[in-house]
Amino acid sequence: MRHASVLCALLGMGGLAFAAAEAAPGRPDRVLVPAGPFSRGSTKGADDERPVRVRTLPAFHIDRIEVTRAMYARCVAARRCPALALDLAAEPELPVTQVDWYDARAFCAFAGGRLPSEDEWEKAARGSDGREFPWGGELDCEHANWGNFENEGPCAGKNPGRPVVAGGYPKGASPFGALDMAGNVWEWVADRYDRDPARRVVRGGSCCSYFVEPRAANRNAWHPNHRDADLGFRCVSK
Ligand SMILES: [Ca+2]
Repeated sequence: MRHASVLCALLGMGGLAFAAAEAAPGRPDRVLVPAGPFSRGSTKGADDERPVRVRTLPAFHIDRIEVTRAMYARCVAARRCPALALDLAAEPELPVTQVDWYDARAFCAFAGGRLPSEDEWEKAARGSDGREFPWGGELDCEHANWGNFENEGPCAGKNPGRPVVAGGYPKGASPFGALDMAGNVWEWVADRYDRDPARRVVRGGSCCSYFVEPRAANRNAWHPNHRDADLGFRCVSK
């Protein structure tokens, strides 16, 4: 009620600009990925991760956690993102899912950023020392929400087999402090998949697959209109 009366006062003062600003997201919580080289790709995964090569990127910032339902709801309220077939008010700190690539791109523009490139995403996930996972070299069920599909898989009984609150596995932080770069929900990136340019790349694995280990170099791809219960995204900016 107090909020409504303040808004009315603003509107009464011709404060439409203020009202619009009020609907914008707060300052995004992003971590710095410093400028410099990193090793992209791996010889331990599928053929599309090869060859291993060095890429050098300028500095950028990436969202510390996956975009949540609460964050996305602010974009819908501002009429900058389409509504989803998902109750955004229920469990608002879960990562938003059921977003297609266009929804993700629209949100990132709303939030003062853009979708990461594949290079940016992979560097943010694994740092510069060629590690396979954000935290280092060994995969287990404590560093990432992965490995349980309908109560089957190496983390069945340990991980819940569904997305959890974004940032819920702090032990799995990347060298730059980004969370859930392995697992929880797959993440759209900006790039087309070079082996099938009609599709866009998704990265990082998810809660609910165990046939794909959430290695930082792993690549998957979906048609940009694809939506799924374990597919979300995060954003980057300068
Ligand atoms: Ca993720």
